[in-house]
Formats: sequence, C-alpha cells, structure tokens
Amino acid sequence: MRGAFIVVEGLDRSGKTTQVANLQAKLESSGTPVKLFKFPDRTTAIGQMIDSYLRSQSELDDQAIHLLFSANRWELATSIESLLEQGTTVVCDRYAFSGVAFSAAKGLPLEWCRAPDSGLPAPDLTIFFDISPEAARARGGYGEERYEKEQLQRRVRELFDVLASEFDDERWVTVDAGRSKEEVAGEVWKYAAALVGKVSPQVDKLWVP
Ligand code: Z5A
Repeated sequence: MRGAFIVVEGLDRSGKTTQVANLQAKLESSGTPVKLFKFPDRTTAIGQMIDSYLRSQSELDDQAIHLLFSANRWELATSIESLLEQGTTVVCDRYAFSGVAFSAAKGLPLEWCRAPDSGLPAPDLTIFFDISPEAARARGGYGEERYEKEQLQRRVRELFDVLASEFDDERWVTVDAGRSKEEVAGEVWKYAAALVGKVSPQVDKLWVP
C-alpha cells in the first residue's frame, strides 16, 4: 500500500509548522512511516536564493522568484514520489498552491503561475488552515519577511479560495486555524487518520488534465 500525500496550506502564522510536526509525531506513534517536507526548502542551493529574497537580502523579478519556488519543489519531486510508492506517508508544509497564490497576489497571471508546477505529484489531501490576518498578526513574528503584509495576505486568501474551488471535499478541506492548538490538531488528525491506508495505488499528477 502506498503512502498518503498530505499537504498543509494556509496563510502566514496559521500554525502549519506546529501542526505538521504534531501530525508527524502522531502518525509515527500509530506505526505509520512518515516523512516531513517543507516548502520553501531553504537548505538547497535554490532554497538559499529563495531565503535571501524572502529576507529582502536580494532582489529578483517576480517571474524569476516564482520559477525558483517551483524549481525548489521539482528538485524534491522524485524523492516524494519514491517515498509514497515505498509506503511512506508524506506530510508537506506548503506546496504548489502557495506558489500560485502568492505570485498571483503580486499580479502575475494565475495560469502563468500554475504552469511550472503542472505534473508534480498531486496531494491526496490538502488541508487549508484558515485564519484572519488579524488573528495571525496577534501570534507574533508577523511582519519580518517580505510577504507578511496584511493587504497581500488578504489577496492570497482570495486566491487560495479560487484554487480550492477546483477540488472536491475529498481532496481539499478547510480547517479553522484560529482555535486552540489542541482543537486544530484534533481535526487534522481526524482527516489524516481517515486517509492513511486508503489511497489509490497510483500517485496522480497535479494540474494535468
Ligand atoms: N511562498 C511563496 O511565495 N511561494 C511558494 O511557492 C511557497 C511559499 C512554497 C515563507 O513561507 C513564504 O514563502 C510565505 C509564502 C511564500 N510567505 N508568507 N507569508 P514559510 O512557510 O517558510 O513561512 P510562513 O508561512 O511564514 O510560516 P510560519 O511563519 O512558520 O507560519 P506557520 O508555520 O503557519 O505557523 P507556526 O510557526 O506553526 O506558528 C506561528 C506562531 O503561532 C508560533 O509562535 C506558534 O507557537 C503559534 N501558534 C501556532 N498555532 C497556534 C494556535 N492554534 N493558537 C495560538 N498560537 C499558535
């Protein structure tokens, strides 16, 4: 049985990092082999360029940084697919949906943004963490990086809604991330536990008709 591919998406400070770590621990203790990915993966050469851009230590055209974010996923796509085929569940903190939502929020055409990620391994389930920009800001650390501005985050949220509308309830669920860590963890676990062990044998391709 192949592993499940679960992506957690959402706005800044919505608690993705907290919850993917929690989910990883729960899956491990339930005996499910699991591997965590986080995009951007700032450890690779491409990831270091992205990190420098996000910290405003370098400048890049919007198109160039968009393609770097996508390349950062492609450099790990084969690993993700192999792990899934070997039976390891993959949990991923942000993925191609962030890529499209953030770049389109800056004004790039949505279809142009989607094209470079077409053909990546498709998640079996995307869990979207919904939180108001006000609640996210109250969590601290908000405003340190380039995209952490309320107006942009609002536009990103609208674009996530557009992307979500293309999926059915089995592939995309929204979680109210403004609640306590325990409540959010409980709901995430409910969705993950229902999926693991029940995915179809083949890994689908994202945004391929
Ligand atoms: N980006 C892009 O443009 N294109 C792409 O293709 C991709 C990304 C993949 C960096 O992403 C930026 O890159 C991001 C999108 C863009 N820009 N923005 N905005 P990142 O994932 O590296 O960074 P991030 O989104 O800013 O993640 P984050 O700050 O680490 O937030 P988080 O992971 O969602 O939250 P957290 O670290 O788990 O929690 C934040 C704080 O809140 C922390 O103190 C927690 O203890 C606390 N917390 C968490 N949950 C709760 C609850 N439930 N209640 C109260 N407090 C909580």
